[in-house]
Amino acid sequence: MKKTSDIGVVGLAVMGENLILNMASKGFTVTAYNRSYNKVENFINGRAAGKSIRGADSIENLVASLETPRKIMLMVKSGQPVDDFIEQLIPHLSKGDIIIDGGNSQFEDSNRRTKSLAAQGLLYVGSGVSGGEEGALLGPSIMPGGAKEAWPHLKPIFQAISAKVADENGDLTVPCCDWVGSDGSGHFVKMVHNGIEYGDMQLICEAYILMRDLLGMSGDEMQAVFADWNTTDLSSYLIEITADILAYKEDGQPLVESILDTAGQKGTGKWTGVTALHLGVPLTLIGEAVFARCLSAIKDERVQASSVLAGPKPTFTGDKAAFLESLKQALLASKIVSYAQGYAVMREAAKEYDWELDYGAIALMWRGGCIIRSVFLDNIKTAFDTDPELSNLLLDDYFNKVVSGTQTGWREVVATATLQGVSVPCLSSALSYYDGYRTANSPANLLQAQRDYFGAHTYERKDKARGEFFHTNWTGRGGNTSSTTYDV
Ligand code: NBP
Repeated sequence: MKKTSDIGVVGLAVMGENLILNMASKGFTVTAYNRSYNKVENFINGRAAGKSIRGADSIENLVASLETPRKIMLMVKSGQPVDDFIEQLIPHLSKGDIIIDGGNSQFEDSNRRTKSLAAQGLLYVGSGVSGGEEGALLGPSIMPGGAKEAWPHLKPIFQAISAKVADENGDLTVPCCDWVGSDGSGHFVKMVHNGIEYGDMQLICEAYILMRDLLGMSGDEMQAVFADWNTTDLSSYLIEITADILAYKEDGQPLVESILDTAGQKGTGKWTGVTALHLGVPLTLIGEAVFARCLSAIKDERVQASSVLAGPKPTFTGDKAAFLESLKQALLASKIVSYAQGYAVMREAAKEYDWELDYGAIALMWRGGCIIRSVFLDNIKTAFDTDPELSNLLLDDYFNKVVSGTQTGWREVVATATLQGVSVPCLSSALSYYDGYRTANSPANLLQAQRDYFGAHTYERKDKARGEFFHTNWTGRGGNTSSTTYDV
């Protein structure tokens, strides 16, 4: 083993351990450290034995074991533990040393940390890492952002350990990792990735519930449909594992039907929704996906409501095969809307925070290694490579054509689900967004009139220049004083 290590990793839970093993397998020497030292000992004597991995029993020894500029990657619980480790590391580091936070930190925290460490001469990188346990070990998608001077030092390690997708010759050489941008942009992109993951998962769940409860399909029948969809434009990791899950049996019965229908969440979907609200970008599908998890979590209340509230009992009398084809179209169209909305959030954030984001490169980072990896991301990369200023993915020729082709099926599925009383919040909100986005004359004129009527909030007129505001004394009882015109 080399005398000094190429990188140190703090945090020996599932992600840290597997990333270290991945790094060692690519020829790097790594020092491992963990708050609870027994995990270091167990790791060094267990999975790390015989590999280019050494353990450290203190932060001081961790830092002393590293080549300069020192590179230390934190793979710990996000929030206070990250700040605590940064504070512990600082006294031992020198100018130009690099701290990377590879956990699921909030991007505002990474904005703050990048600035405060820069003021101390240290380089901070907030890096999204996606792919779970297997990705960390065999090749995750990595989304680093922050102090760009750190990138030349990290690039050889990060691109070596990341997932690879095929180049134009079909060889797996293109890394799913590139520099994202300044400050917390890496964590921002990872956050949007996770939000999109929430949306994709909920869309698949809505397709499943329609198959199970409306079409009355068995686990094996549903498995066959998802396996078939995985050979189409919908081909993706999440569709693939859904087919696997539906096929998995315990005592001859599908295990999935024994799992309690209450979804958990660790916050990244919620952060994406909250951020979209702050930025004023309609992120309706991901918002619905988060709320669907919240609704699922109140199981006892739902069980009670199910015997109190009336509604149709789903029954299907039409052509099953034709409906399944429509369902596939609905899923594809809704997924396109979800990505269009997610990319719109990134575009607005780039404006707000002054980031230069390469949207095609982001699609490529998500193309392999991560949970939302799918064939479909190739088309997104092409769309943004063709027009880096594309304001909405739906306006790209390819996606416009695909969505147009799905219209009849998409509308039929949403209408049928609604008439039959099956809740499909993501499929339906996607369609509603699509119809709202293509509406030149919305009802917001009435809304502005209402605002002006009760609060003198003023309005613009269709027959006057933009930026000129008017107030009407609607009742004859108000004065001429209007409220100040501003948007938040
Ligand atoms: P966890 O999120 O379970 O974190 C475990 C690590 O955090 C351990 O090293 C633990 O030390 C340390 N830690 C905790 Br918990 N509280 C601490 C505290 N107050 N002070 C110092 N250290 C503390 O591990 P993980 O699932 O491997 O995830 C690591 C990071 O990567 C997280 O930010 C996570 O959100 C992110 N992530 C996870 C996945 C995934 O699939 N699991 C995927 C992508 C990203 P200890 O051993 O002493 O308790």
